[in-house]
Amino acid sequence: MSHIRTRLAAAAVAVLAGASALAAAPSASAETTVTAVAGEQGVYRVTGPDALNSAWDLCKDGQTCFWQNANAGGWIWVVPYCGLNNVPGWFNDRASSVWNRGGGPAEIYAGYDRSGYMGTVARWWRGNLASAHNDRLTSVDVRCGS
Ligand SMILES: [Ca+2]
Repeated sequence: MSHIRTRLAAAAVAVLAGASALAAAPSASAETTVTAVAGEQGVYRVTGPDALNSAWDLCKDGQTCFWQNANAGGWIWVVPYCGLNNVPGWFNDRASSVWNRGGGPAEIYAGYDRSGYMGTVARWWRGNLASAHNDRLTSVDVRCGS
């Protein structure tokens, strides 16, 4: 878990570094920030010009990531562990896109503790959740090693 946090922190630094480079250009003034949300394990608030779209690169190899909005937009939840994870409170029923770069397929559920199975996100798949699954994710089981 700690390495996941470290890796995302490194990603945040990279994003900030990129923003700094952009800031050197005359027309760029905004920057993207990634901030851990207190009390919500694995949830990061993303703000700035890239926050609404295409923040796929915040998800690193080995991680399973969900975003608040379609197309990797909005806040991100990096699933902290292999196996069962209940979605942290703020993120509950908000996930709209996913990139599964984790250790195995990710089963997604509409209820806590693997209740209300909705489907399985294949390893390496990324994209928007089906409309029937949009804003319904409450628990996920990342089946690492399978
Ligand atoms: Ca959403």
